[in-house]
Amino acid sequence: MNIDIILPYIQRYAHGHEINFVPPITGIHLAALTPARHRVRVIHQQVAPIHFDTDADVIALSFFSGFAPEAYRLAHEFKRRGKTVIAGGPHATFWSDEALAHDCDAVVIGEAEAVWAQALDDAERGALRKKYFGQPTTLENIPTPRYDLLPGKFLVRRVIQATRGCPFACAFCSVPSINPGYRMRPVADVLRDIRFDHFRWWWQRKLVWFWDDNLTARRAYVKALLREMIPLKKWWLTQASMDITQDDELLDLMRASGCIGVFFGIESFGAEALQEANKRQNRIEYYRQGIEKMHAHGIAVMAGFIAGFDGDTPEDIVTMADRLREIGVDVPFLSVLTPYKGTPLYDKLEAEGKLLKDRGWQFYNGYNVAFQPRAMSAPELLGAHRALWRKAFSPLRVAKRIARSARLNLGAFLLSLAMNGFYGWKRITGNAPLDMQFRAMPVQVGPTPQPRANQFMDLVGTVLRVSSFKRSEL
Ligand code: B12
Ligand code: SF4
Repeated sequence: MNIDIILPYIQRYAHGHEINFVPPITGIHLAALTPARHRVRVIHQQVAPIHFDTDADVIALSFFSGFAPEAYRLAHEFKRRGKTVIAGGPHATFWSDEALAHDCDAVVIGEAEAVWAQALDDAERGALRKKYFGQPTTLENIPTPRYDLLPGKFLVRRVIQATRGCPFACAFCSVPSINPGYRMRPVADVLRDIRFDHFRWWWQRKLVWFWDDNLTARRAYVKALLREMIPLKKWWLTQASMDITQDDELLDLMRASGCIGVFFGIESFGAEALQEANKRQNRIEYYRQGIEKMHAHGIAVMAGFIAGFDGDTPEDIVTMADRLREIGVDVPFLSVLTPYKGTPLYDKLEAEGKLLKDRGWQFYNGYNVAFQPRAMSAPELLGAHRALWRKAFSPLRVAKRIARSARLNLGAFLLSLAMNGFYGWKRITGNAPLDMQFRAMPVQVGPTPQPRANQFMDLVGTVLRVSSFKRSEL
C-alpha cells in the first residue's frame, strides 16, 4: 500500500513560526516502523502543503490537541476521497471516540510499535478495527528514524529518542500517563542512530537533538550513554529536570560529550504555583545557582515558563520577564497553562467546572486560554501572557541574552543566537503580541492559512549553507 503519514499543523504565530528549525521525530519514526513492502511518505504540514489528490491508500494522522481541528478537516477531506484514515498521537489517544466521529476509520491508542504493522495488515485486508491499543513495549530494536524522508526545509535533522517516560508527575503534563514508567533503548542502538551521518551539511552531522521526555532520569544509563558519545564529538541537546544541576559527575560528562543546551521546565517563580504544579524537583532559591552551574559547563539553558497557575496574578506573570533574566536563562519559552486530558490539571479543572466550554481545540495550542483562571479573567491572563512575551523578547533583552551566551562555547552561543533571534525576529517584524492576540487566537475552525517560514531561520540557513561551501566538517 501507499501510506502518507501526515502531521497536521495550525500556524501558532502570525509572523513566522517554529516551522523550519527542528523537525518532530514522530513521523519519521512511524515511517521506520512501517513494514518495507509499503511505500511511505511523511508530510509535515508545518513546511509542506497537503495534496488531497495523493495516490496513498492510507492516511496516518498524528497530532497534538491544538491541531485537532485541522486533523479532523484533513480526515474529512481524505475520507471523501475514499482514503482509509488512521489517527494516533497524544490527542487521539485520549479522545479516540471523538477522532472516530470525525472521519477517522481507526485510532491507535498509545504507542505504535506493537500494533502499527497489524493495523496496516488489517487495512490491506479490508478488516480494519476501530481501535488498536498500543501497550508500552520494550524499546529494543527500534529502527533508525527515516531521516531520508524529511523535507529539505528543516535546518536540524538528527532528532533522536533514547528513553521514554519521566519519574516526576507534574500536574499539567501528560507524559506520565502517555509513557508510564521509564524505558531506555539499549545504548548501542542509540549510538547507531547518532552515528548516522548521511546529512548534507556540517551542522546537520554535528547536531544530535534528543526529543526525550526526560533524558537524564536514570543516571547510570545516561552516564553510560554520554561516555560512549565523547569520542563522537557531537553537539547535543535535550530536556532534563533541574535536579541534574546537583550531579557534578553528570555535568562533567555532559560537557565532555558535547552538550550545548538543556531545556528545563522551570515553570514559575511562585511557591504556591510550583506546589500546585507538583513540581517538587524545582527549588526557587536554587534557580540562579543551578543555571550558573550549567553555564560553568558551557551549556545554555532553555527554560519553560507557564502563566496561569492559581497563585499567579497578572503582575506576577509580567514580572517573570525580569526574574528569568536575573537567574540567567538563555532562551525562555513562555506558555499559557493548558489543561490537556490525561493530566491531574485537566481532572481538577473539569471537576471545578472551570474548563471554558466555548473554546475549541485550537485554544489548546499552548498560547491561548482554555480555562477560567482563579485570580483573573481569561482575557486578563491572555493579556498578561502577551505582555510578558513583549517584555521578554524586547530587542534589548534578546540582544543581551545573545551577548551573554557568547561566554559559553561556540555551539551554545549559536543555539542562543538562533533561538533568541527566532523569537526576537518575530517580535520586531510582526508586532508579534498584537498579531498573536488577534490573529493567532483562533475563534472558529476553518481552512488553515498556509504557514510562512520564520525568515530569521531562513536567513540562518542561508548563511550556514553559504559559509559551509568551503569547509569540510567541524
Ligand atoms: C518532543 C516534544 C516536543 C518537541 C517536538 C514537537 C513535535 N511536533 O514533535 C517540541 C519541544 C517542539 C514540542 C513543542 C510542543 N509540545 Co511537545 N512534546 C514532546 C514530547 C516530550 C515527546 C514527543 C515525541 O516526539 N515522542 C517520541 C515519538 C516517537 O513518540 P510519539 O510522538 O509519542 O508517538 C508515538 C505514539 O504517540 C504513537 N503515535 C503518534 N502519532 C501517531 C499516529 C499514528 C497514525 C499512529 C499509528 C501512532 C502514532 O506512536 C509513536 C511511537 O510509539 C511529548 C511528550 C510525550 N511523551 O508525548 C510532548 C507533548 C507531545 N507536547 C505537548 C505540547 C502541549 C507541546 C506544545 C503545544 C507546548 C507549548 N506550550 O508550546 C508545543 C507544540 C509545538 C508544535 N509546533 O508542535 C503535549 C501534547 C498534549 C496534547 N494533548 O496535545 C505533550 C504530550 C507533553 C505534555 N505537556 O503533556 N514538544
Ligand atoms: S518533569 Fe517534565 S516530563 Fe516530567 S512530568 Fe514534569 S513536565 Fe512532564
